[in-house]
Amino acid sequence: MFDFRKSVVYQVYPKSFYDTDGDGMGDLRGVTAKLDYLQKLGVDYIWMNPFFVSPQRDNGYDIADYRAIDPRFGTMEDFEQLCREADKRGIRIMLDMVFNHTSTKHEWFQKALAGDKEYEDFYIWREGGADGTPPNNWESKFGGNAWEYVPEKGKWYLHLFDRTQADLNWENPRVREELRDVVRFWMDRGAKGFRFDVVNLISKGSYESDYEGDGRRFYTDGPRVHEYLHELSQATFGTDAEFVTVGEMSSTTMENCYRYAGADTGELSMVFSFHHLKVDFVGNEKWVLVPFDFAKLKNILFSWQTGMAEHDAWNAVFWCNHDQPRVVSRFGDEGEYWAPSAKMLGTVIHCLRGTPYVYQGEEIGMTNPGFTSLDQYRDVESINHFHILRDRGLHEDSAYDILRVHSRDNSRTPMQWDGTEKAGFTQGTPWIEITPNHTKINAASQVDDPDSIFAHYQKLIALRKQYDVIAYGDFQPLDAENPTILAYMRQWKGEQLVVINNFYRKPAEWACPVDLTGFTCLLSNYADPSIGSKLHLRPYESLVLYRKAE
Ligand code: TEU
Repeated sequence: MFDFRKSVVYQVYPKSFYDTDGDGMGDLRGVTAKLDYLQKLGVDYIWMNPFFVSPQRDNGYDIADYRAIDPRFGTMEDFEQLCREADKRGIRIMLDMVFNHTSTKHEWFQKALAGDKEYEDFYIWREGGADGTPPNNWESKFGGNAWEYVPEKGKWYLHLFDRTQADLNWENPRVREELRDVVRFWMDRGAKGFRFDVVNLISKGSYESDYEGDGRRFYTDGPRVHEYLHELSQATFGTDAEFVTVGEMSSTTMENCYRYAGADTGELSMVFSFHHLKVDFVGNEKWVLVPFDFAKLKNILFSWQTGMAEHDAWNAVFWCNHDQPRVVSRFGDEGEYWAPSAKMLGTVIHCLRGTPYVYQGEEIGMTNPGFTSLDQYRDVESINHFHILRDRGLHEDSAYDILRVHSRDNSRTPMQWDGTEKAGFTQGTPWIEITPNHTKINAASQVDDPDSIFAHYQKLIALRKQYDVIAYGDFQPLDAENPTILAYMRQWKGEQLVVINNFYRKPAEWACPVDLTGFTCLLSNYADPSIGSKLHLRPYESLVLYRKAE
């Protein structure tokens, strides 16, 4: 029976997944062509990043037509074929709905620009100061002020992201009705789930200036956001228990997530939150270089695990997506302990309470590409911030050092299918460079190797289906203060799962606070795991231990 708590989602970034027509960009047929690979991995859902008509200023998050597929990705027939072929393999397709904003090339915005009052009210317009200053001091997430002036109108429109991504006015009931229609349109064509982009930013509240910060406190988890989500859900997917939905929640609070993803609140199935991935930032500032704060990482992961469980709300659990650097480069080891650290990181996520997400290439341990010049970057946020860092007086080399660690392009390089020149991704010129280590790190060398990272992910996915404790168990941190080990216990109807991870290269001795008598090892990243009252954990060693009461 369908149960999203037993499911695993695989994220496909279509542009970088597999190119079947030689234009250097992945396409829908490319996803269909690789379904056997995904079936072999064992995933239940594929979340696909947007492939709708778009000028691609922000790689498809700037949508110009919600109902049409961008020809560079394929046709509606290709999409329907993908859904059918996926269905044959027990896989469902989730689509990415970008409802906070549209591209300024969208027909609605174009009509607004042309003076159509009805469509003007689809967006957020304000007058600025007499001296030419914008309506308030809110900052765009991609750098600079969040308002753009349109001289013909004498007004400014709001864009929390790029200036070509105009924020929609959800206060307008017509906007909400249009967006509900878009959801129905894709439900009718075979989509079985949705990911909603930055959906906790849709209710803006007031438009005051914020002299303390960038303005996010006014529009994040805004006053009508729960009402809007409830309305959308009840009018569309909420009536179909087979549907799975996930909201991307930017800078959210746990209290709001109890409602967004509560078992009976009628909003969404689950939420992405990002606090655990800001542990290598300084406050909210991402464009800095600091080592990750392990104590903070654990504290955040653990408090979300216990808090959401206590309130019967559901997490999406993940390290990677198309906006994040590669996790093995970030929290693991790209060198000698590449494979054990990649497996350990996978284990941490997949044994948590929540639905795990695997981002393409994570299952084979793909790394950051190590770009060294600006012309290798494609991402608008990275390019903007490079210039912002330079304008602040930072040396070019230091700006590159920061981009190499934090750029969103780290995860957007082509999927490494094999060790040939173009990594088996394309016959043409890839739209973004392929990481040179594809000769060593690639799917072809791992799919049939029982010791590979791929095989480890396969086992993790299978364990969730086999053991109810992984899907349904409670969550208890173990030795939470330990400076190098991340360990926890899950319990469910007489089943116990103890998950122990040495997060570092340095070996560690550890006395588990749980008596491990009678436990067996379900999974490890070393060939000869041993269980005892005192554990000798090797570099990045990871153990999944299990016991069922008689
Ligand atoms: O991202 C929202 C978002 O705020 C971030 O994850 C963003 O990439 C980060 O703050 C930058 O530091 C979503 C999409 O995942 C992202 O790709 C889009 O660019 C963005 O929304 C706009 O639609």
